[in-house]
Amino acid sequence: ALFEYAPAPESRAVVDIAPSYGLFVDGEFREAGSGKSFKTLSPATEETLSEVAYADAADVDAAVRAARTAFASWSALPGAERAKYLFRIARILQERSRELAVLETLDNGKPIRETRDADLPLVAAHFFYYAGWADKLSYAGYGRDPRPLGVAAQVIPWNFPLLMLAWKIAPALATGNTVVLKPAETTPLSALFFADICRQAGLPRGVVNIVTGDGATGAELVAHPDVDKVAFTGSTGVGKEIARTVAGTRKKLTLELGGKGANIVFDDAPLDQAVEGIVNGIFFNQGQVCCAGSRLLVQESVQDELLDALKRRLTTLRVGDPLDKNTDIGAINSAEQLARITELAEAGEAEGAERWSPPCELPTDGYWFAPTLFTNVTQAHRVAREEIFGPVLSVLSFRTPDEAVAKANNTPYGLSAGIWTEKGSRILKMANRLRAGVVWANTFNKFDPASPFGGYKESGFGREGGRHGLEAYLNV
Ligand code: TXE
Repeated sequence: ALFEYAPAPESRAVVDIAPSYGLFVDGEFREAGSGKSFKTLSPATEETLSEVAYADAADVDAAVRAARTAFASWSALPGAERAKYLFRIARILQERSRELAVLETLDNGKPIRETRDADLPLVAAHFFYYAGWADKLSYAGYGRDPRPLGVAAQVIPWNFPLLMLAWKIAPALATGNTVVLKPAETTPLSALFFADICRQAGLPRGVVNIVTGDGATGAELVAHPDVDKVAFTGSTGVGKEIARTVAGTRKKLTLELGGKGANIVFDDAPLDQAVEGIVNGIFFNQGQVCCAGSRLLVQESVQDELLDALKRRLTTLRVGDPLDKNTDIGAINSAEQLARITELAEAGEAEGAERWSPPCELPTDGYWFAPTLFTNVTQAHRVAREEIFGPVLSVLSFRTPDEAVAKANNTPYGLSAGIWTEKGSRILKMANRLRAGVVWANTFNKFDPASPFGGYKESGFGREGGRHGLEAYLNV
C-alpha cells in the first residue's frame, strides 16, 4: 500500500436488510404472482444481500391498476395536502439517512462518503423542493386546477438508485400523478426501503408502487396500455427502444440518457482547483455518472503542467472498501459494467492511446477498476467517442476557444460540460456555444433541485428538477 491509514468503516449494523423482499403494490409488500425472485449482491464483496421478488406482466398490471385507482383521489387532493405528505417523506428521509446511506453503499458499491454527503442530502432536498411547489402550481401559471397526466411509469438505473427515484417520484407526486417505479435489477433495495417510508408517512395506498425486476419488467411497464407518462433514465440504446414502444400512443415521454461530457481547461485557469474538479468530474461514483467529465480538453500550453499535477493527485486516491469513510473510489456496480469498462479501455490501448494508472492494489473479491488516464487520444478513438461509464478519463488538447468548442461538441451526446478559466466573459461565450444541458464553470458535478437537468441530442429530452421538471408531469 502506498499510504498507511487507519480504516474507519461505517457500521453495517445501522441497516437491517431482510433476507427477502416482495413487490410494493397498493400499499403493501407482496410476493410476485409467479413466485419468482432474484438475488441482489454487494459489488464490493459479491455476497448476497437479499432475495427480491421478480415482477412479470401480471404483477406490473396489478401495480398499474393500483396506481390508476389511487389517481382519482390523489389528484383531487388540494396541493397543500399533497405537500404535507411530501414534506413528511422528506423529513423521514433525513431521519433515516444514515441507514439509507449504508444500504445504498452496500447495494451499489459507491463510497459511503458519497452516499452520506451527496446522494442522501440531495434526495431529501429534492422532496423538500417539490413539496414546496405542490400548493403553488396555480401561481406558476399552470392554471387554477393544474392537470396531472395520470399514471407515471418510471424506470431508473443503478448509478444513483435513490436519487434517481427522488428525481422521478417527487415531481410526479407534487403535481398529482401516481407512480409505478421500476428500480434497476442490481440496486433494488433502496427503492423498497423508500416504499416503507411511504407507509411510514401515511401516503395513501397505490400512490407509489415499486415493481422490482429486470429489463423485461421495465418493458412490460412501459408498454402497459393504461400508463399515461413514461420517464426513463438509462442507456441510450434502451431509451431509443422505449421511444419506439411509446410512439403512436397517448403516452408522454421524457428520456435522460448517456453522455460524454467535456471538461475544458484554459491556460489561465487556477490549475490546482481544476485538478480537483477534473478528479471529481470523472471519479465521483467511479465515473458511473451520465454527466461525468469523461473527456478532458486542456489548452496545449498548460497540458504538461496539468497532467503532472493530475497524476500526482491520482496517486493519493484511495480505492477499496466502500464502507470505509476514507475511501475515494469504491466498487464498480456489476460484473457486466466492469466487462464494458474493461473492453473499452482495452480498445483504447489497441487504438494507440497511452494508458496510465496510479499504483494501487485492488481487492480480490468484487468488481474493481483502477483510476485510469488515457493520453495521446484522438477524436476518432473509441475512448473519446463512447460513454465508458467508469473511472476512465480521456485527455485531448486544444489551442483556441473555437477548437475547444468544436471538439467538445463533437459527440452524439450533449448532457454536460465544464469550463475552467478566470475570464467571466469567456465562460458566458463558451457556455452559449456548448451543446450541453448543463455547463459548469470552475466547478463540476454540482446539483441543486431548483436547477433543471437534461440533455441535448442523444442524451435525451425533457428536464428534471426546477420548475421545468413540473412540466414533464402536467398538461399545461
Ligand atoms: O442500462 P439499461 P445498463 C449507460 C452506461 C452503461 C450502459 C449500460 O453507458 O454502461 O448504459 O447500462 C431497464 N425496457 N447508462 O445495461 O439497460 C433496466 O432494468 C424498459 C447511462 O445497466 O439502460 C434498468 O432499470 N426498461 C445511464 C434501466 O432500464 C429496460 C445510467 C437501465 O438499464 C429495458 C445507466 C427495456 N427494454 C446506464 N431494458 C444514465 N443516463 O445515467 C433495460 N431496462
